[in-house]
Amino acid sequence: MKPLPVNVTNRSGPRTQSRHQTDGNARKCRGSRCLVLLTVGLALICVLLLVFIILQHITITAERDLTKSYKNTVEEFNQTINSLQDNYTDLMIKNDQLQNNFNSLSQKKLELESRVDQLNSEQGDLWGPDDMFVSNEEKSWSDSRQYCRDRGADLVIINTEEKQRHISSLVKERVWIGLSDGQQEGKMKWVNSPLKRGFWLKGEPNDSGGNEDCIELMPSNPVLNNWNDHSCSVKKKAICEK
Ligand SMILES: *[C@@H]1O[C@H](CO)[C@@H](O)[C@H](O)[C@H]1NC(C)=O
Ligand SMILES: *[C@@H]1O[C@H](CO)[C@@H](O)[C@H](O)[C@H]1NC(C)=O
Ligand SMILES: *[C@@H]1O[C@H](CO)[C@@H](O)[C@H](O)[C@H]1NC(C)=O
Ligand SMILES: [Ca+2]
Ligand SMILES: [Ca+2]
Repeated sequence: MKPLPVNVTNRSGPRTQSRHQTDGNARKCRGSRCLVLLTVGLALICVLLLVFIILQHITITAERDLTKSYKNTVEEFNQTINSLQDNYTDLMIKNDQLQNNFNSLSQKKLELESRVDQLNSEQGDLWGPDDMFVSNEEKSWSDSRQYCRDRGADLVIINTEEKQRHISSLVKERVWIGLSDGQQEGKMKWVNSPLKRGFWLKGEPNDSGGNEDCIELMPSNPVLNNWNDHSCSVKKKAICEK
């Protein structure tokens, strides 16, 4: 089955010898017919090579595209992360700003509170060293007394002419004072001591309707005659004293 080496060497040269051997067509290879066969074989190889190269090119291009799209994805991802980071930074800045606003508002609140305290103590100064103050809510006599007590005080006791003048000059409206005859009709008592001297309005106390046991000071009347007994449930401001 082996081809004749002499023939092959003469016609095709040593390079194609092995190809002819593998084809197994060497016995048919004679003259121009053999040349055609060789040419066809070479052309086939060329075509195969071409196909191989094209396939290789397609593969490489696809890989390059894949790499490119992968890079794009990474880039987009990176951009998203960067944008998130920017947003986070923005949020932190806004958070800081809000915190600062909050702090300055807290500061202002403290300032206003101390200003209110200052004004209150200035108002207290108006009332002199007696630590007296007017309630800022209108209440019945007993609720007014509770109001004073809740603030470490009690309804005011007026046991001197000087104090009567002082209070009468300071209040602008009718106010409860710490005097009543609620325990025993007709027997006026301060919240913690008996009454010695009264500065009654003319004709008072008159226990009108048998129902007037609590005493108010009416500053629109003469300074030494401005007390009246009134119904204890009537609501008005009061003078407290510590
Ligand atoms: C992501 O973006 C940052 C800033 O834009 C850049 O420094 C970094 O190299 C990028 N990383 C990638 C993997 O693209
Ligand atoms: C960042 O915030 C902007 C608006 O301030 C928004 O348009 C963008 O989508 C945000 N980025 C991300 C990744 O959420
Ligand atoms: C008694 O006092 C009340 C006020 O408490 C007054 O309105 C009334 O006129 C007085 N009555 C007399 C008879 O003075
Ligand atoms: Ca009475
Ligand atoms: Ca009366």
